[in-house]
Amino acid sequence: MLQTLRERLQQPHKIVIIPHKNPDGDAIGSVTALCGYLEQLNHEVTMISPNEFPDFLNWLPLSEEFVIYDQETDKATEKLKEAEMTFHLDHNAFHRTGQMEEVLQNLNTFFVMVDHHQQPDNFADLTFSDPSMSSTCEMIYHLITGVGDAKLITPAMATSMYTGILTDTGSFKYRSTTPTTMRVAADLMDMGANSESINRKIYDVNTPSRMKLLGVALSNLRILPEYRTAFITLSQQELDENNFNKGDTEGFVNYALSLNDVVFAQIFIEKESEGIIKTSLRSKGDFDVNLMARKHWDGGGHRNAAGGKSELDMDATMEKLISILPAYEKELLQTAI
Ligand SMILES: [Mn+2]
Repeated sequence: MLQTLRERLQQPHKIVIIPHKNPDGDAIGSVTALCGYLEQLNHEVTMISPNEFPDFLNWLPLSEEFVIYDQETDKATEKLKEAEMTFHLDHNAFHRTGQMEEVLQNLNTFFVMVDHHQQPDNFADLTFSDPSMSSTCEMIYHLITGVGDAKLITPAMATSMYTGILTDTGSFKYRSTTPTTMRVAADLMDMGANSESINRKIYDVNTPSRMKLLGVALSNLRILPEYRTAFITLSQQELDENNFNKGDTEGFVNYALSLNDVVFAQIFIEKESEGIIKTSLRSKGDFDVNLMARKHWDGGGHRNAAGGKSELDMDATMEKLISILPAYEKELLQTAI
């Protein structure tokens, strides 16, 4: 399969690279790193993000070159229609690109998927899917080095890939962090990724309003010790009162999960403009939130980190959560952490 990809890339092509909607560090990191690589192979590359990405990622190499689909729809659609190949990074289903889904479905092109989420859809001509990988960025590293092009990894590409590995592993803390992940990260440092500077840019992002919003989130924290569960809510009004900026709630759910005997944590964030409540689920050990998100919250993700949504109001959503938990009681109590 690597061989097929290598052969395809021998001649210059018009290529589009796409992350998922609401892209995170791994999505933007993998797309920009792959872009840097493909440009050196003389391809004409366009990066199209379904929507805008949070400010804490806007310093990443090449990030200013993204075409944002929901702001420049005509330009993006034209690039997609011209594309001879599209790369789908850090997602494994068209619907994860939000409103881009329809144009993708009608596209006649060569699709390549590189992703580490579970249960990939079957749309790609080449599918690189490995849920055991820490991140899509780690997969991109293995792809580039696997075709013998390690020498083409620039400091900028190394920075992008290091960022995605760092953010998707929770700073090398999650179980998805393997010895190989650490070796890849070390290699990327050798290739020019500055770990200290990347950490500062990613994590030292508090503003006074974000800090206040975190205070509100923590005061809304509810702990259900009988289910080893904790959850947080944020209403639209609370977001508005604290000058919410995109990305501000990033990581809030981890405070709930950091409680010492909590196995499962969830955050609910009201999005009035979309008429939904967005939710993120996190877990420790073998407790599988991917399955839970798929079954109850119209979403999915990984075993220990998943997302979804609710179309009920906040009170009804809370009632729903509380009604779901008894079915998981045994599993929650038995999870070893
Ligand atoms: Mn990822």
